Amino acid sequence: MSVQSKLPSPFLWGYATASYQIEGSPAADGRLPSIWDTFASKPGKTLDGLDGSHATESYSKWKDDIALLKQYGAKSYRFSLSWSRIIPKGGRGDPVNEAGIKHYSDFIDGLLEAGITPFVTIYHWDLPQELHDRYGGWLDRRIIDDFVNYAEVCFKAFGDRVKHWLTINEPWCVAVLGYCVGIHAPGRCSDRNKSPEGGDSATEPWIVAHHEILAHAQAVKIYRDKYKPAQGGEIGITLNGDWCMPYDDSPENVKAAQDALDTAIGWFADPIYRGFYPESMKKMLGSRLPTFTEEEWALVHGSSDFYGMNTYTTKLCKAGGTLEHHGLTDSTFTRPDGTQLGVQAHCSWLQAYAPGFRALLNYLWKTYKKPIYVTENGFAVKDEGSKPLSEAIHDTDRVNYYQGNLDALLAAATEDGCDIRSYFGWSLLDNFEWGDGYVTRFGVTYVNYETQERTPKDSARLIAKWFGEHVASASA
Ligand code: PNW
Repeated sequence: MSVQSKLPSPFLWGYATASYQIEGSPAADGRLPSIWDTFASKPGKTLDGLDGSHATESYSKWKDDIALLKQYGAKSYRFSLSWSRIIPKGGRGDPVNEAGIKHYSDFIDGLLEAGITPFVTIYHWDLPQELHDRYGGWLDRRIIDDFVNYAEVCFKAFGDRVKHWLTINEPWCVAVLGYCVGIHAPGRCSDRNKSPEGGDSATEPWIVAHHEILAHAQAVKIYRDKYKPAQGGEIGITLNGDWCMPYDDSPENVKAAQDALDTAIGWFADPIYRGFYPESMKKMLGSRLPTFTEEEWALVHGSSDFYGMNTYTTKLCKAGGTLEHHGLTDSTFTRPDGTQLGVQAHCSWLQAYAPGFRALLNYLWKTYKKPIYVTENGFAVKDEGSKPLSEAIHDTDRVNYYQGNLDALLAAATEDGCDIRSYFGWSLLDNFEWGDGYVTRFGVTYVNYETQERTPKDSARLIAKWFGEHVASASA
């Protein structure tokens, strides 16, 4: 294979996780609860009634996680920091917890000793509960200064060794799942049966997103002004977003696909990379879409060094939906001729469709013109959790998903000219899948939650082999 048909070196490939999904040890070394401890412990909020108290016990078993990454040949590891371990009460006037800092510092040293590049998410959904109680968390502007203070503590403590930062993971999910649909912490929505404490699905998600964008942008400014000159790293945000194809070629469904992309991705990416909100969102929301001042626009526009891309699937979009967070569109996996778009995962929202992955890479590269870091991509095999270990580790549907998407990524990079610099599979190991509890498994490693035994699945071998064959050698 010629050099041109390979990914450039160094290519950061590896796996991603998030603190609340893997760490367990909720009270260790001074940690206080996050909104996810509170939310998941309420009856009916997770499918199996379980929370993250144990998860994969990665807070105590972190050396095992590094050994696993090393065994798989991973070049990089994307993980998140728990705000509640670093500043247990969360606020800028609250004490910093040295034991929490030491934990992550040791972990980062361990990764570097193993030759693995740390790729750090500052916020992956586990807001300190105290900040929610104090002023409503992301609903209040005070969150901006508290987030920036927390980010700065992280830059100071770890920035000598961490050169890849992500501010916020999937702000769409925080705003929509947490404050509109109410299926993620803090569980707010207009339905008082689901959210007795309050909530307004028509206004809160747009306010939360506004504060997320400002908190992200302000943290990036502080990093660039105060830390980057000496530390020399890069920083950005990572957005979820799946490819949206028109259900058929009718003009209203072609428009629906673009409206869906505008709300899934453009809501955040247009302000950050282009300096404006999508027209379709302005029209849909009117005065409910908070506006930025001129000064804020200057802060927001250009506030990400790269495009951080989390993606899982492709949707067929139709006009006429009623949900604003889907841009008033409907979506399906069933084509007009009745066939399915791809192989169905355990979760209803995911089917495998590699051509959509390639199309999305092209769309993002052309629209936002920034190097792309694929920060999450993965698959949950149907009924994997109810299979015996001997069957579960032969995860053929996941193997095919990764094979298809990695080949699509290579084609996007080498044939289409997209600048792609990383690929992180979600996830290193089965873990706490938020509202699904432990029922849905996304790992390339099987976890037995009784014994915490880890067993590689076939997909872990496929990915190692694929990158072994498709990255140019360092000297080339
Ligand atoms: C991402 N959706 O979340 C998260 O970043 C991970 O923490 C999570 O475990 C992973 O994907 C798998 O779910 C999403 O419904 C959750 O479209 C749901 C959706 C998208 C992303």
